[in-house]
Amino acid sequence: MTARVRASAAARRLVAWLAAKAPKRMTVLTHDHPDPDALASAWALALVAHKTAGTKVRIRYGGIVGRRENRTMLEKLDVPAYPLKAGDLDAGLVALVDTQPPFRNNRFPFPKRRRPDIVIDHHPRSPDTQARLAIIDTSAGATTTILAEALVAAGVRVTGRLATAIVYGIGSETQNLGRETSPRDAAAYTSFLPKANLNFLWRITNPRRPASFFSNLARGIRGTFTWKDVIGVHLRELPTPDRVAQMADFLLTHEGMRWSIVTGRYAGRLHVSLRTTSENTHAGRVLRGVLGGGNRAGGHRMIAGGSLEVGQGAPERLWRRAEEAVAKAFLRTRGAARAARPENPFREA
Ligand SMILES: [Mn+2]
Repeated sequence: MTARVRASAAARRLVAWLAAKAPKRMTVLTHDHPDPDALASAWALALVAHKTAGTKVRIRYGGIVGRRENRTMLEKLDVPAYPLKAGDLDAGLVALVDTQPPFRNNRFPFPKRRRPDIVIDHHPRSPDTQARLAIIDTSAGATTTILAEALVAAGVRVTGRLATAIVYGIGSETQNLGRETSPRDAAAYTSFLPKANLNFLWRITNPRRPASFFSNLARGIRGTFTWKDVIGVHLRELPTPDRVAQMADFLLTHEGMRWSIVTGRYAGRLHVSLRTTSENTHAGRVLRGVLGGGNRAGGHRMIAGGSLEVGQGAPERLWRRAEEAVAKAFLRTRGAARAARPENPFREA
């Protein structure tokens, strides 16, 4: 049986708002280094605005699309998303998806500019988030689910390419409907699945990988540290920051482990991913505590990501100190004493 997507009240509110305002132009901004959930929701919002109000929409992101799965998604599906350029946010409406201005993992000039026109997100609401229209729904496992409901509310037919993006956006965010999933995510996923291109989905999930992926993977295993049910690694310099999330997911598959924490250096910042198998904690809050106020971190119960500034070209000892500080601060939240010595189980003899 296939559950059907329902046009939620929030989705209907979005469609009515767009129809009433009929904006001529809109820029949809995702978070930096956008993931499939961000790309699919931006694309769906662009189509909803174009079909309901004739809006000319462009999709922009800061950072890079580095992870090979995500690059393949952009290329195979022709996702119309491009790097943000100066001035892109100056004309027309601005909508943020899968992020909020205070998260500072996006290029919206917060706090200089306080309020975008639209914010659609499934991360917990920041007290400083303001928008003319804010749809923040933590009960959705993916932002794409909210936008899939908006497509239904607007009565918009989608292409096979967008259906594929929606299925991959929800599937990758929830690890195929396993992690932090609601019946609404399953309904959106299954109702767009018949329209999706399964061959493209297979190519996206099994991409050809560059040599750097394998050297990072080797480092990820040889450099692994464990302490009780925590597993982690410092990946050092990376060609793309999303490799920390990928390695954190991978390390968490180690039996007996309940937490994984991975860091990596990119563009002067130390990127950190935290994962847990435990549903009754909140990885997002834990990571914010570890990184300290003023640093970029966001997340959900079981997954969280963030970064802190170390400085482009900073000396090695500063990077090491930052990596050690993050690992130690996290281990202390798990009850480790200051002098606790993690093990290095896969080091070469
Ligand atoms: Mn998301």
